[in-house]
Amino acid sequence: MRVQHPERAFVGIGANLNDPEAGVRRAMHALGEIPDTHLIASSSLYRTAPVGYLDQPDFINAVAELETSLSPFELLEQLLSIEQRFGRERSTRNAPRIIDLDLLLYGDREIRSETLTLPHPRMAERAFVLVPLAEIDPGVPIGRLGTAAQLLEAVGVDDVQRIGNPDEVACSGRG
Ligand code: PH2
Ligand code: MG
Ligand code: MG
Repeated sequence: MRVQHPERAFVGIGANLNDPEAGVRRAMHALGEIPDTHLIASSSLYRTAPVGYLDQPDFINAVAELETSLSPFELLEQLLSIEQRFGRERSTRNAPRIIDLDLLLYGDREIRSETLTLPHPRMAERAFVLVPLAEIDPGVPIGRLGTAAQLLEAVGVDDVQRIGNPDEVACSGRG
């Protein structure tokens, strides 16, 4: 099912295994190849301390803005298929991962189903999501909780270090 008008969607990207910087950059590229979907903006990459289960390597995190004619569920399927293609294995929740693609926002849609909750239920308190999201669009509303910039004021950002945008990283040291 194609929706009538393209919608704006935001995807959170995270990785902390097997050259996570390269993984995040490849994932960003793969998002742009999803059918009926365009990559509109990519945040910088950020090195972030693990949240939740702490005894694991630092993450690389970023956010992508997409414009898509896919439904939220079709887009979610595409994200899962990219994760599988990249060799993601699901063991325990919050375990280290090669790639994690989370659908954060799809327009102003609010969804609560078995497979998909929008806005993403934990994004409002996660600096590793809010910092890259606010870099792309500080005014984007997160459900009825406030904008990315407003929510960012309530979280600590010390554990989120900018390491450059995908192109800068791709070009560095190869001149
Ligand atoms: N993802 C999690 C749990 N903890 N911590 C950081 N820093 N970055 C993540 O992407 C992340 C996390 C579950 O998906
Ligand atoms: Mg996640
Ligand atoms: Mg996930």
